Amino acid sequence: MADLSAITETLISGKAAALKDMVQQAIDQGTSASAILNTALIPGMDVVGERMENGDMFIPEVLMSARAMSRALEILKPLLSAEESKSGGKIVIGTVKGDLHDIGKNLVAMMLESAGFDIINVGVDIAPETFVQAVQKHKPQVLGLSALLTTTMPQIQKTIEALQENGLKDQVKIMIGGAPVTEKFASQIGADGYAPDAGSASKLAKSLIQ
Ligand code: B1M
Repeated sequence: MADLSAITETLISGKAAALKDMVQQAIDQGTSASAILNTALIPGMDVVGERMENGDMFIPEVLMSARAMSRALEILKPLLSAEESKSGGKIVIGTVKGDLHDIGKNLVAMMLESAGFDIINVGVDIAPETFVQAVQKHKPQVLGLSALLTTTMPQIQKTIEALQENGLKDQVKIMIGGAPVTEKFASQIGADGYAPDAGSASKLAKSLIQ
C-alpha cells in the first residue's frame, strides 16, 4: 500500500518532480487514482489553504504546491475516466473575471471530459462578454462557471445577466461551483445547477443535458 500521507506532505512542500514520482509509484502499486486524489491530494490543498489563511505559507509557496498539484493531476487524468457511456454533450467551462484559481475548474473539466463530454476550457479571469462570445461560438448545452473567491462570486451573476441580455440564457444550462459557492447562491442568481465537487459536477451535467 502506497504511503498517501507522504504524498500529501510532498504536495504541501511543493516538490513537483518528487510528487510526480510518488503518484506514479502509488499507481504502479495498485492505488486507485481517485484514492490518491481524494485521500492525499485534495486534503493536501486544504492544508495549504489553512496555512495560507494563517499566514504560515505565502503566495510563492502556495504557487509551488498548486503547480505540483497540476503535475499530479496530469498523471491521474487518463485514469479518472468514468464508466458511463458518452453523452455527446458540449460544455464550455471557465473561471470568472478577476479569479485566477484553476485547479478545481481543471479537475471538473477533466472529470467531465472523462465522462464523455466535449470540453472547451476557456481558462481563468474570463469576463462575462467573453463567456457570451464562447457560448455564441461553440453553442454548448452547458456553461460551467467557477469562482474561488467571495469577491469574484458576483461575476457569476454578471455572466448570467450578460447571457440574458444577449438572449442566450434559455439556450444553455448554467452550472456553477467553487469553494465559496452554494446551492442557495445558485438558485438566487438563476443558475440551473450547483455542484460542490468534480464528481457531482459530472452527474449534474448529465442531468442538465437530459
Ligand atoms: Co487562493 N485563495 N488566493 N490562490 N487559494 C483560496 C481560494 C482561499 C480560500 C485561501 C484561504 O485564505 N484560506 C482564499 C479565498 C478566501 C475567500 O475569498 N473566501 C484565497 C485568496 C484570498 C487568494 C488571494 C486573494 C491571495 C492574495 O493574493 N492575497 C489570491 C487571489 C488571486 C486571484 O484569483 N485574483 C489567491 C491566489 C492563489 C494562487 C495563485 C497562489 C493559487 C492558485 C493557483 C491556481 O489555481 N493555479 C491559490 C490557491 C492554490 C488557493 C488554495 C490554497 C487552493 C485552491 C485549490 O486549488 N483547491 C485555496 C484554499 C482552499 O481552497 N483550500 C485558496 C483544490 C481544488 C481541487 O479545490 O478549487 O475548491 P477547489 O475545486 C473543487 C470545488 O470547489 C469544485 O470542484 C473542485 C474539485 O472537487 N469546483 C466546481 C470548483 N469549480 C467548480 C465548477 C463547477 C462545479 C464544481 O461547475 C462549473
